[in-house]
Amino acid sequence: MRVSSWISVAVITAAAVVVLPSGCTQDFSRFDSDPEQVCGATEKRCGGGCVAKLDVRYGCGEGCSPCDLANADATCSPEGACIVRLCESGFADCDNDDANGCETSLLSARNCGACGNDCGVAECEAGVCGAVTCPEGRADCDEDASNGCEQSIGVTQHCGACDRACSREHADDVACVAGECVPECDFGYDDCHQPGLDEEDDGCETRTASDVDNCGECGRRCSDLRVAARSCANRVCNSTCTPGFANCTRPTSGQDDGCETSITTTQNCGSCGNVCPMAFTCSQGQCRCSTDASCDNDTPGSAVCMMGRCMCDGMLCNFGQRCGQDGQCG
Ligand SMILES: [Ca+2]
Ligand SMILES: [Ca+2]
Ligand SMILES: [Ca+2]
Ligand SMILES: [Ca+2]
Repeated sequence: MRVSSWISVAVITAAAVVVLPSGCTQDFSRFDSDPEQVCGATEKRCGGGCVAKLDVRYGCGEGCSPCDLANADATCSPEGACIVRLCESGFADCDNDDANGCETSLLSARNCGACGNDCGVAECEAGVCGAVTCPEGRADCDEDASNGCEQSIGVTQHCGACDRACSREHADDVACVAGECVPECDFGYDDCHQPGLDEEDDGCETRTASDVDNCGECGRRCSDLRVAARSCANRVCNSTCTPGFANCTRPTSGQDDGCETSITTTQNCGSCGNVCPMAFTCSQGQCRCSTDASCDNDTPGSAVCMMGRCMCDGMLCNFGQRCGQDGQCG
């Protein structure tokens, strides 16, 4: 019985050894550094256990070093290479070479915000090409920073600004001088208005021959003084007047004087320069005699004043006439 008793214990012990592995399966052995452990077809041994072959934490092919791509979040290609999955903000894989990761900074002037976006002479500001700063007389007209300030803006087609061509409106010729259009105007026209750099040029836009606000020259305004209607002709203000006044002096330069002359005086009676004889009065636009004596200009016959007009030997004169030494109206 003693012997059978030993056998019985041995059988029980042997049974326990067989049972234990079958209950714990492979998971247990993963964390047990069992050199004999065989990993699956898609696995490899790293750090004493089995890991997926395509796991960036252990590299993507043979070996166990993690993927390490510059400025990039990596993933594994089906072929087992570490490749760029996503670039870090501010970087890009411009050369399409996964091995060097996202090698290009997008804050650089040659790759500003995107691969190949060349700012030329401009600065790259937070991934955007800044405005091109051009020297005087030149501009970045094609908005291509890479060729810089390619256009001269001192020429008549681009005078002072990219899209600003000098107008030949009423002009024989035109020049661009220091960014300003300078036309040679046709006779009767002038360049009184110079539009801003963002406006279309208008050449010799003003007809100074007949413009009441630019009569004879730019800015020379026909006066309103006692004027019924302003008018400019042949570069002179010839405005019509309110009653009792006339436009006797017509300056061709300097300030206009409007209807400067009263025509109710004996110096300008009814019209410019109509001077009344001595002792005549000016009334209702006519020089009128006042007494018989005012009609007598050493006349041999009779000289009388009748209703403002002289009568010489019975002959009625025009307003403003006297009886002369020949006895006639004159
Ligand atoms: Ca790259
Ligand atoms: Ca340009
Ligand atoms: Ca003009
Ligand atoms: Ca005048």
